[in-house]
This record gives sequence, C-alpha cells and structure tokens, in this order.
Amino acid sequence: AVNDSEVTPFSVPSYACQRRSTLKNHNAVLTDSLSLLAENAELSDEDGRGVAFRRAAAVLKALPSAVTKMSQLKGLPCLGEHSLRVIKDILENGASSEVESTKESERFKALKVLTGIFGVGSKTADRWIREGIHNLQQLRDSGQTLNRAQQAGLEHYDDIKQPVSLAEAEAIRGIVGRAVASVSPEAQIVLTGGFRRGKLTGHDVDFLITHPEEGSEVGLMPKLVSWLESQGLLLYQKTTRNSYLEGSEGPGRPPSNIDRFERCLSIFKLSAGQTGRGVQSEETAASPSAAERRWRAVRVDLVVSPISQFAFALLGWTGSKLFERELRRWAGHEKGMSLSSHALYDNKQGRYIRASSEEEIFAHLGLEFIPPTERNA
Ligand code: 8DG
Ligand code: MN
Ligand code: MN
Repeated sequence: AVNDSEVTPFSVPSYACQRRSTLKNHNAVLTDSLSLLAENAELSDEDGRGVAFRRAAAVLKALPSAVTKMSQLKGLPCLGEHSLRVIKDILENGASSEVESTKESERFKALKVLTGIFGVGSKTADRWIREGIHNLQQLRDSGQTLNRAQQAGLEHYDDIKQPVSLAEAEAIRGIVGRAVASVSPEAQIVLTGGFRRGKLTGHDVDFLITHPEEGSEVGLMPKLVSWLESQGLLLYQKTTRNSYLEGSEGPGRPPSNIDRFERCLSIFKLSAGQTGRGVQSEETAASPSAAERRWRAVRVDLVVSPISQFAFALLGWTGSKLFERELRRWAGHEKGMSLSSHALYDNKQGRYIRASSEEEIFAHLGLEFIPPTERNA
C-alpha cells in the first residue's frame, strides 16, 4: 500500500556504530526525556540504566521522521519496557510523569548543580547532598575542603556552564595551534570531540596532538603547557602523563574505556578580542563583574598521541560517548576484538591490528565507514 507509512514499522540496525546519526533529530521531545532519565541514572551511579536510556534515545534519534504511534516502534532494537512506558506516556499525555517528577526533584536539581562544577563527580556531589549541601552558596558556606580543580571549577562556574561557541572553539584552535608550532614545528593538531562532529556548541574544546615522527611527541605536552602558562592563557591545568603499555590489554583483559594518553585538562582564559565577537558570557546585572571583564573561562582538553596510535586516538576522542561505547561493544561481541583509543586487538589471533586511518579501523571491524558528522548517536 502507498499510504500506510504511519504504520510501517521503522527499521534500524541495533548497534549505534552501524547507523548514521546526524544532528537532525525528528524526535527531540522523546529523546530529551529519555536523555534526562539517562542523566539521572548516571548521576545516581546506575550506569546500566543510564546506558539503556541512552541506547533507546539513540534509536529514536536515528528515525527518519517523528514517532506518532506506539505501533511504529514494533521491532526496533534497544527499546526496553521502561523506555517504552516513557514514550507511551509522552505520546498519549504529552508528557511523562516520571520525567517531570525527576526534573522537579530536589535531589536531581542538586546533583546537576554540584556536578556542574568542574572537578566534582557524582560520588562527591552525593556526599555533599547527604551533608545538606544543595547549591553553590551552601557549598561556599560549608567550609568543605575543595581540591584545586574544584576550587577553579567553583570560581569559574558561570563561565563554564555557558556553552562554548564554534567561533570560540576556532579562536582557541588558533591559539593552541600557534603554541604547538612554537614548541614543536612539525607537530600536528586536530579539533576532536563534538566540534569535529559538526556541533555548533560544546561544553568544552577537545584537541588531539601528534608528531609525524614516532617518539618526537614525547615531552611535547610539558613544553606546550609551559608556553601557554607563560602567556597567561591558563586559569587551571592538570597534566597526566602517558601510562599506556602495549601488551597490557591482551585477551581476557579488555581495554578500559579510560585511555592512558598524556593529557591536560584545563581552563583557558579566552580574551574577548581573540574571538572577534566579544565574550559570550551573559552580562547580567547580577554579575556586573562579567560585564566588565574582557575575558571568559573555557574548558579545554589536550591529548597527545604517538603517531602509531593516532587513528585510534582520533576515533576515540571524536565521540559521541555512546557511539564509542557501541564501537567497543561491537568489536567485543561481534568480532572477538578489543578496541581502545590506543589499539585494536584480535583476541582469537592474539595480535594487534595496525591502522593509520579511521577508515581502516572501520574496515577491520567489518563496519561501513561512518564520518564524524554522522557519529552523533
Ligand atoms: P561536548 O563537549 O560538545 O559537550 O561533547 P563531546 O565533545 O562529545 O564530549 P566530551 O566530554 O568532550 O568528550 C569527547 C570525547 O572524548 C568523547 O568521545 C569521549 C572522549 N573521552 C573523554 N574522556 C576520555 C577518556 O578518558 N578516554 C577516552 N578514550 N576518551 C575520552 O571525554
Ligand atoms: Mn567536548
Ligand atoms: Mn572533553
């Protein structure tokens, strides 16, 4: 029949890494709700539930049109009983009672505010909440001991919660690019994370740096950080050195999703003049200092990879987080391989598989190549 498209079930492959997920989303109302429940689960240390909601949301994001009837969802993967109940509620009543009550709950609101501080994770936030701390003022008044990251996070809270624009990301790319060139002229730098996927805003700016000659990347990060610090460009930085050892992730020891590259988590001081569009922070009467300031704080992640691991690092740091997770699940469950941001290991053959581009990695995994802009699962 020609006119039964509304009841023809959609068809979607079950792993997000088998799908093309652009930024276009015909089901934002549904996916926002499921993402909120995912976030709540993650903040409550229920990662399994979190992933289940993320997978369900990603399936709806991949649909070519808006869902209007439950019957359209027949046969779709990753839609569990709980997610289906939420979707049904929204389709029938315009909203999900569970989502609405979560959104309004004091605990969720407090967890959001407190984990919104750079350096504060869900465990710390949970402890504070149990001690009666629900907001920034109560935290400041509590006399809690904060580490260096948390102090910086609290100090720059308003700036950091403000989304980073593409113009700001490009300005920072220019600055970091000049810094890298001056400490190591041959080194290369790539913008990764959400901006590489074509997003127009982000919560931070992610960079991957490498050197065409294996080994010449060693020592680059400290020089780069010193250079940036000498120019007064860093409000905070913490560098962690490379601790990757090939062979440490063999059979039965799947690579963890935390990688071991030398990295620097930082807060940049971005001057208004550097974006050419002025500071992006809100200039409200409540924060006159923001109006007078000629700079804003921006979260920046820097990662250095040896060229031999660059393709894996690029794939691993481009995201989205769910896309990465699904790639590793596909590798393990469907191919008997272990994928990390460092390497691909064939568990049956007991050997590493080299690759020098993302295209080669997808090919080794038996997947169609998905370009960065279609990894927005
Ligand atoms: P956003 O900043 O625009 O909000 O989104 P994003 O760029 O997609 O998220 P992100 O939190 O900046 O993470 C970017 C990618 O970096 C994502 O795919 C996950 C990856 N990533 C981390 N930490 C780590 C880590 O420790 N190891 C590896 N391999 N990847 C990581 O954020
Ligand atoms: Mn990012
Ligand atoms: Mn990041």
